[in-house]
Amino acid sequence: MEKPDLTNPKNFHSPINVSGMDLDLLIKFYESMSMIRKAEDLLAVKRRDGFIGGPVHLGAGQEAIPVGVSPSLNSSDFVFGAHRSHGHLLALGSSLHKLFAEVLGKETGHSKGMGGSMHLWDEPSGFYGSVPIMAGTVPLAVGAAISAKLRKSSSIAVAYLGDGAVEEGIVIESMNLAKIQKAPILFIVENNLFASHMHISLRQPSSYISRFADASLVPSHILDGNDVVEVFKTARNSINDIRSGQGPQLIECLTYRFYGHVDWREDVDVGVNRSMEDINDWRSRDPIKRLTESLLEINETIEDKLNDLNDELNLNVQSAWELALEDPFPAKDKLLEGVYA
Ligand SMILES: Cc1ncc(C[n+]2csc(CCOP(=O)(O)OP(=O)(O)O)c2C)c(N)n1
Ligand SMILES: [Mg+2]
Repeated sequence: MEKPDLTNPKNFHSPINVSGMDLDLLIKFYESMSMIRKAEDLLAVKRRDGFIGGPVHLGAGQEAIPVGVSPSLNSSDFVFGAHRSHGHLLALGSSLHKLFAEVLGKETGHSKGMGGSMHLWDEPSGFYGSVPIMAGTVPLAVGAAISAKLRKSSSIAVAYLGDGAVEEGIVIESMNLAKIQKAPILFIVENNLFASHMHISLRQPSSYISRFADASLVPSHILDGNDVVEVFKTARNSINDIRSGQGPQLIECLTYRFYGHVDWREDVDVGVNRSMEDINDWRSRDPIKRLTESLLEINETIEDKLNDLNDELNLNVQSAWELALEDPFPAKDKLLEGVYA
């Protein structure tokens, strides 16, 4: 069957289909996506204004993916991210204050202020790390999955990776090992069509990358990554299968990041095949906007509730930032603590 071209920003439906979904869960999706968006929009401004010393890789526009996946996970699962992982972490319910503190290099941060935006770790939430080395966490996630299986636990692993990361050979090896070991792992590819500044059409013979899973006979699904309900339903089914011992699966989510590769800029001047027109088209496919339209369609009186929620989130994000700003930096003698040599 011919697939709809999900790489075309104009190819989508709004409002999204929410029939049969619980209203409270939809509001939770709205709240979680909005919180992540507000946190990242604030980070963009603070980085631009010189408050943050290191780079921040922002995933604004991609929130529906971790927000759709996370409700089917629990804190004994093993979730791995990469360099663009604020959303992966926050969607698990992790502390916003600790994320801000880490980005600011404060000792109260997730990695005691030693890692910044790309080195996040929060074991209580089930988040076992993000690193800047493309695909570096993918074999670690397979290892965590094999370990869970050997221990006969019901935990699974999740590896979030980008379309660019799939171009690393280790991903092919990881999928193969996962399949042959029937490892309980879900690979989630966030195909935002770019690796750094280069469009996928300049790197690959097809814009869909789940075909890489075919080589290892890993079942795969391709979906609109800006439709939180579609992500939720597909991830829930895959996770149920994986927990019941059926081996790995891969979900490819087509999406787009509103910011450029790093920090607050849009990168239309350095991005190869990236234009303001595309960004605006993708903004009309915004996952938060589409869910909002659905919510208003099923319940007109919900607008007030959403407004109140937005006010509350603005306050929470602002106060988490202010708290982190006031936190201390680590003492100088702590600099080499935790360095493995
Ligand atoms: C092994 C390695 N090679 C190159 C880089 C430089 N680099 C950082 S991010 C990136 C592209 C990542 O693209 P993708 O996986 O699609 O993630 P996205 O940034 O789109 O979220 C590259 C090439 C790196 N960090 N690690
Ligand atoms: Mg990408």
